[in-house]
This record gives sequence, structure tokens and C-alpha cells, in this order.
Amino acid sequence: MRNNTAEIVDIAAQRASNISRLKRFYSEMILIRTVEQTLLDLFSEGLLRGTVHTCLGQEASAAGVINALDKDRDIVCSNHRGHGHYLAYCADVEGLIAEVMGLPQGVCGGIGGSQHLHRKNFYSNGILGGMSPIATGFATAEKSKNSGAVTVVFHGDGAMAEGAIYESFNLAALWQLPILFAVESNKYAQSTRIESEIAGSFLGRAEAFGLTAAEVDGNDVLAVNDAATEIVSNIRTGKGPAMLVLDTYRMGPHSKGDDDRNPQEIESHRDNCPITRTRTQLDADWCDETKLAATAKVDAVVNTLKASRGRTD
Ligand SMILES: Cc1ncc(C[n+]2csc(CCOP(=O)(O)OP(=O)(O)O)c2C)c(N)n1
Ligand SMILES: [Mg+2]
Repeated sequence: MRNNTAEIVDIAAQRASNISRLKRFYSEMILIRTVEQTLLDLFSEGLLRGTVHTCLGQEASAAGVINALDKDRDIVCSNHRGHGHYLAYCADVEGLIAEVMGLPQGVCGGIGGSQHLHRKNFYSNGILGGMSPIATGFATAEKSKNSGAVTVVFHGDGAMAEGAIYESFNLAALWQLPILFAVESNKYAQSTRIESEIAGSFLGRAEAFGLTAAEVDGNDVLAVNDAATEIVSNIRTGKGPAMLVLDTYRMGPHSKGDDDRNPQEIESHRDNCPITRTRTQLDADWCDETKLAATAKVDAVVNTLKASRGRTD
């Protein structure tokens, strides 16, 4: 009887903890989505410099993986689709939007733009696979300093066809570096389907190099966070480099207006989007309020930035 009671108390505590994590992740994911949709609107208004690659539909990778890190010391290396990673890392809405608008208030003074973001231990670069050797270098430095820091580098499935990534796997495994290769497999490289770009499997590649590897439903934010937390903890305690494959789907265009996928295919993924899925596990009114708060926050930032344009251009 006592055992049963203890079990029930454990289950209730676990549920409460999951709800609190889901709320935190939902808040972050809805903020990311609101910013991404706003950037697409700003692009249509002609207010952005260059293009944008949004992570609509992939918000769970950012929230789940980056919340498994120690943001005070760990390093995040991101790619061309990096706004969500950036916001999950530091929630700097103004610095990001201003950066993509090419304004001096941007986190890199408006010079780096969408694909070259840097703040504290966050770095991004639009060269496919290009961050992999850099991340491997960071991990080498952190290992030699004995800092206990873990480096995570995000790549898409298409980038997994780039050679630089395999040189990185080799050194990471050879030197047992504290690095996590996070593969956001959204099944497309621009308009090329994964079957036409990738031979073999990602897990098979990890195994060939001796990397620990796992694959999760990348739209299940708790599953992503659980897997990333366990892997990061293993890496931090010296168990060597790892790969985490996140199965997901891009709900928006590759960049802007360049989506030639079958609209029915995109529709078939709508209910599986991480935000929709998380919402079904939470109170709908709370979700609506959280979404309104995110919209108000982003609108206020955009209004301020628009008003500043005349003065700063
Ligand atoms: C070395 C290099 N080649 C080509 C490109 C142009 N390019 C930008 S994104 C992209 C597709 C990337 O696909 P994937 O890695 O799956 O990431 P996703 O866009 O799906 O997030 C390509 C070909 C590039 N940025 N860098
Ligand atoms: Mg892809």
C-alpha cells in the first residue's frame, strides 16, 4: 500500500514537472514562431537586407536541445536556419530583428545579418557544414582548458553531404571531444528530397566514426529535451562525442517564396507541428494568452525599430 502511494506521488510529481517544462518550451517556441513570421512579413514589406531562412515547424529542436545546455559555459554553433537557436539561447528579440533588418541596434551591428549571428557563446554561419570544423576547434580548446563546456553544432540533413562534417567526426572521435552534432532532418535540402541527397543513414555514419548516436521525434519537445539532456550529461562527464538526429519537417518555404513542395504534403504535416502538439497537452486559454503576449512583445520591438529607421539609415 505504501509502495503504491509512493508510486502515485512520483507519477504526480513527474506530470507536474512535465507540464512546467512544456509551458516553458511552449513560450519559447511561440516566441520563435512569432519572430519568424514577423521576419517574413518584414521581408514582404522590403524592410530586410538579404533573405531569411525561417525555422517554422522546427522550433522544438531549438527549445529542446538548447535548454539541455548550461548557457553560461556551453557553446552553440548554428547554421543558415539559426534564428530559433539564437532565441532559445538568449531570447534577444530586438537584437535579432534589428540584425536581420541591417540596423545598428542588431546584435552584430546589422553587419552580419540573418546568417551571421554572434552573442556570447553563440555563433552562426551560412556555409553548409562550415560550422562543423569551427565547432570541433571550440571543443578541442574547451577540452584542453578542462572547462567542462559542451559544444553543440546544428546541421540540416542536406549539410550532411558536406565533406567538412566527416573530417570533424573523425577528429571529434579520435580526440574524444566534448561535442554534440545535432542533425535537424527536415527531409529537404532546399527543394531536393532526402532520398536524392543522402546515401545510407545518419546513425550508420555515426557508428562508422565511433560517435554515440540517438534519433528522436524532433517535433516532440519533451523527447528532444530528454534525449539532449542525457547526451549532454554523458558528453560532459567525458563519454565522448555524440550525434542526435531530430526528425522534423519545415512548415515554411526554404527561404522566401521558394517552396515547390506539394501543398498537400505540407498540409499533412500541420497537426504534427511541435507548437500544435504541445498546445494539445496544455490549457488552451493559457496558450492563447502566451501567444498574445509574444505577439505584443514582437510588435513593440518592430514598431520601435521601424521608427528608428529614419534616424539610423
Ligand atoms: C557550401 C554551401 N553550398 C550551398 C549552399 C546553399 N544552400 C543554402 S541552404 C541549402 C540547403 C540546406 O539544406 P539542409 O542542410 O537540409 O538545411 P535546411 O535548409 O533544410 O534547414 C543550400 C544548398 C550553402 N549555403 N553552402
Ligand atoms: Mg534539410
